[in-house]
Amino acid sequence: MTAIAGTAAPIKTTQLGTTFVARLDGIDARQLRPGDKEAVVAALDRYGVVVMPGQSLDPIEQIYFSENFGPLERSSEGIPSLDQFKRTERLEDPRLSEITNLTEEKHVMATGDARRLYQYANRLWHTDSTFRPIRARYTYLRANQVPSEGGETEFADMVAAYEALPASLKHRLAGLQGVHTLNSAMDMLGATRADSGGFRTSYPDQVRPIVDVHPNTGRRVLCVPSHCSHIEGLPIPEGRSLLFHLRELATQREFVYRHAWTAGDMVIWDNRSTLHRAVYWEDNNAGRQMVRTLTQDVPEAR
Ligand SMILES: O=C(O)CCC(=O)C(=O)O
Repeated sequence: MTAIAGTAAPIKTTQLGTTFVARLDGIDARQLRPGDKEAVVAALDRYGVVVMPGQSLDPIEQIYFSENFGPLERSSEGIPSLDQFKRTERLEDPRLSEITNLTEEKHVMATGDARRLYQYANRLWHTDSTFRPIRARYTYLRANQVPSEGGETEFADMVAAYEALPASLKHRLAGLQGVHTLNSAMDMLGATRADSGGFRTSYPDQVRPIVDVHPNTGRRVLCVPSHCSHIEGLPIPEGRSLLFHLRELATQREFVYRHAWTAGDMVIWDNRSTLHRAVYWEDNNAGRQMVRTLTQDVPEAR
């Protein structure tokens, strides 16, 4: 356990995973003190994922907290079917997403309810919004209601995963560019609908390096989320099988931390250095409700 100096009460940092993930105690997200934001960013640079338990803030306060770190993404933008749902949701503000299998009346959504398909996409290893022109830098997920079994979130360390690759594979990856689209994950799930554009986006494919450099730390990171459909310049099957191989290597247990949620936990992750996915739970029987905000990865917010 270490204490970060420079704020009124010391912030306690406790590493939770083998190579990454820290719990931060001593910060109230509703009332940041001078130095708190910098401490969160420093912890994200070092640990990739930060767990802040006992944060009793409402969705609007979550927006205020998240806005300290840069402009927020409007999640339904560019996804016509999601935009259509958004208009019927409890949390109408486009800066908020409700990650839930519960209806407005707090009943479990019917099997086949189209809104649930987005939750199933979250069960594939991914990093947020690489299919958008501006990807997400940080995600803030706060739990309101969690099932008694399952429904954890897993994170994988893309710094450690890259470092562990054999030298010959690192050499092969140099300069390769991945092609990202939401459609890749939705096709994998068979999530198609005839109306409202189905689960397609209005964004063109986004091209991003397979091996990137984290701007704050200078460390190399692997970028192989499920939204990465193929590799530019390689035949589709060759690129796709390379991506499957990399994703499998990068998500071996030694690189993975599983977060078991308690209501009130806020978990923040750096999408540039991690992958994540939601773990199975009995979603036809048990409710789970989380509120999510995202900081956009725009240069001026660095
Ligand atoms: O529901 C979860 O545990 C993960 C949510 C997620 O994958 C996301 O918000 O991108």
